[in-house]
Amino acid sequence: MNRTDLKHTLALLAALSLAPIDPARAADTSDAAPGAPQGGGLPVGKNATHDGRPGQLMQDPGFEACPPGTLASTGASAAWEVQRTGREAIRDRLVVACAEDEARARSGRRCLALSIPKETVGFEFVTVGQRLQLAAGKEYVASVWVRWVGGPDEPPAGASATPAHRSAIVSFWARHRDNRGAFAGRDEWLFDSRWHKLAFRFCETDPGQRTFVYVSLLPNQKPAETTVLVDDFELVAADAPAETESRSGNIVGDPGFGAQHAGGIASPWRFAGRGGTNVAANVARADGNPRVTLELAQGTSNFESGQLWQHLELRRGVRYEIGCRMRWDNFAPDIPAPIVNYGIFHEATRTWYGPVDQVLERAAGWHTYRFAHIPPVSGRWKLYVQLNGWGNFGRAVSVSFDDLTCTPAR
Ligand SMILES: [Ca+2]
Repeated sequence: MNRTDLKHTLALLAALSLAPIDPARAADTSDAAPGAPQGGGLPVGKNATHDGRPGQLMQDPGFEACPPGTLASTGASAAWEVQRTGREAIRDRLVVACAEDEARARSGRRCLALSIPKETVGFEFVTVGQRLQLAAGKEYVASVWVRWVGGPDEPPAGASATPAHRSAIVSFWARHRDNRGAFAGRDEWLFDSRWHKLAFRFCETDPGQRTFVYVSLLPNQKPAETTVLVDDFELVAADAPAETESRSGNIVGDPGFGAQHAGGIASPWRFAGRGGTNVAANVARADGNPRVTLELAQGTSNFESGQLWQHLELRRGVRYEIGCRMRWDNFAPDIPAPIVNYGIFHEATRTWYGPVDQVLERAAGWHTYRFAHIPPVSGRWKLYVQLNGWGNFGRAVSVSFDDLTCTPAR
């Protein structure tokens, strides 16, 4: 796997492990169709949803112009880009195929089928998407319909994102800078065989480049042969007038951790470990300068994480410049740099924004990591940094943090 593949993979996996274990996500059926269309797909007019809604930016969103059969890798289909990530031996079995079957399609006659075999491991998955040049000052809604073919009719009681429950894991993200920059989106666990509409909103923070909007099918924690159908993959733009932001300067509370003391993280900061107790948050005052250190113990499992965060009130359409100084405390020149999950999360829509997987600079000193965020929704947001077992390869990792900033652009 080349460097670009690896980074992409780590992004997905980091995002996956970042996602809170939230069974409610699976029970949220507000956008779920009552079941697979029986014998004929949804009734659509000749020129209706086959081409998507007016103002919709994806080419061939309903896959009606896609040639039936397996899509070759990148660039082979006029509209859709396919990526197969994993070992050479398994890439041929990471399949994106256009199915011509009205009984399977959600709209029209065709849909895509994404498939991965049982033999996948954590870093193997298949992706389909499009790269689009987007505009500043607009708000975008990405949406796609997905259906896990092998799932039960109804989600099992208490279904959750753990190996104890069968599921199909779909990643739905936009990534700026031609698939190299900051993210917006989330992962979804499917627990039943109904069609589900996934959607998230984002603003273009980085105009003048292309943003890759994509769906990936990831292996479960207990890998199984999995097929997910995809149809009606749309991106809609709307004008998004900015709300008034009267504040100026840094709006992060206790940005330099002056209010923190040994013995526990205090308001406005909070810390929580998930999945275990292998990640600790410590306050240090070396040289009189307080900072918070997150320490991940050696051998921490993929299912554990520890997160330091505070809530911020942000206004829709306003550009915020966000920064944080980080230091790889146990730097060693001969091992891979740690990955810090870093970004801003909207709890109400369960959507992540920002670098998400920040691979630290290969250096012993402090470095400032920055990103821009333009909220598509006003209200409460969670600014966070997090260490995950997943993506840090079982090594002990210590990273210190200081001087978090979130500043409305003037
Ligand atoms: Ca279709």
